[in-house]
Amino acid sequence: MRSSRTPSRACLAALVTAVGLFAAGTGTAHAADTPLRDLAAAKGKVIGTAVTGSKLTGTYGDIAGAQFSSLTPGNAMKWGTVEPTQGSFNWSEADQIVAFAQAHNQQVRGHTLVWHSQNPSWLTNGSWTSAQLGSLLQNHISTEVGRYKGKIAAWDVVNEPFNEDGTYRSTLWYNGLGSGYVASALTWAHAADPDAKLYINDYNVEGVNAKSTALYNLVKSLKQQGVPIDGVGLQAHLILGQVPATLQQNIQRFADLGVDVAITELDVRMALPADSTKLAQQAADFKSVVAACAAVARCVNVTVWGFTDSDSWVPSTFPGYGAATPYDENYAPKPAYHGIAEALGGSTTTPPPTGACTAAYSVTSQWNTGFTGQVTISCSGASLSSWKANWTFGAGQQITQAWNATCAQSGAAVSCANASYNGSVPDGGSVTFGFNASWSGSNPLPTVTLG
Ligand code: 9MR
Repeated sequence: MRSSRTPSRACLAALVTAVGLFAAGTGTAHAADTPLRDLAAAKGKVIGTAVTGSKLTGTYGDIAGAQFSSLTPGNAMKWGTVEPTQGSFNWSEADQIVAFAQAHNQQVRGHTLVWHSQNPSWLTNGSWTSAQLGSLLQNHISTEVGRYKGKIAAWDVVNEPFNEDGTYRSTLWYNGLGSGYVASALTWAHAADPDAKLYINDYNVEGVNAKSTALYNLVKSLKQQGVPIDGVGLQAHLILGQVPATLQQNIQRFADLGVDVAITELDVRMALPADSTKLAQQAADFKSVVAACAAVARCVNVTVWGFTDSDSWVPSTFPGYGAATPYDENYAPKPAYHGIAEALGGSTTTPPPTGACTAAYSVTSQWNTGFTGQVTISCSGASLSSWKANWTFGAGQQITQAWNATCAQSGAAVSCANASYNGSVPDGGSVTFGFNASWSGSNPLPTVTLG
């Protein structure tokens, strides 16, 4: 063999190991973490989540019960759910959530009594006089609030009454009853449960703007008239990197009016796919929202709108967006979870992964114009269900063929994804794929990362 065709021993044996992706997802947060509800309690705050009743078992139920001190039924208490046919009621999911909360020493935020959306069709399709509409609404509020009297810490009595410019939204209620429907609804709710805190809840009112100022002026005027109003809910359906700079100032101005404030529906959506940069920004966003609430004594509750990405309204409403909650779809806590914990005084470091999967690159043979390489992905204390091995060639090498993976090269950047049959790498196991490539001049070994 001519020496030019003979790979050196060193080259053949060379291995570059790059620490790749951690994959230590377990169902719950790191064992040493203090539950969010305990961190919140130490700061005099309540931390909540919206829930779906049918999911409150298994890991979902374990996390909902262990981490949160308040539950909001995501849909179970809306008029369309509880009275799908006039006079015929379905309280099953609402009852289930209230019972779960009581069993786990949690508050319940009732959501929501007066809204323009998710109403039963018999109501929205009916043609009602103003008097009929008023008595339908009074009856609905008395029935629902009365049923759960003493069991609901706070009600979102009126949901989303304003347009973005601060004018009243044109709804069944506003059009039929005038702006006085807000005061009437609060008064009827108070009569049915004098101990429940009564809120007006809206979105895009987190910062100081025209809409939040309209809400501010309404609350001020209701207070002056002696209408029972105890709080405002700032929903906080936010976009990555866009926490309003005036959030804390806005919370404070409501508190200064003499009402409580709750962050009622917090989520932070991002363009998919998520990556580590976006997840770090999301952690910072969750942290700053929770910190703004923690900084104001009358901000009493932060509730996330679903705690897991598998139970979020975002992907179906904003196609291409998601990953908006603090837990991933497999119930592993995301950086956002730790962002919340940090704002509540918890651990300031993300716990290290308990295991790792790594990628090792080697050249198994080399000749004057080409070489054969392989990459072995090994897991220890972690596992993968799919993988991508990425590297950058340093000297113009070009992949010509790959096996046991699908490789794409763009310039010097190579990305190889698992084949349909070898995406799974179990704890303690490994997967190898190979490729042929061209080279000239030199053939330095790249560092492979998993992603
Ligand atoms: O999370 C709720 C989702 O399951 C429903 O499909 C949706 C219908 O509008 O309502 C969602 O919750 C909303 C909440 O009740 C009020 N604020 C906006 C929320 C997201 O749409």
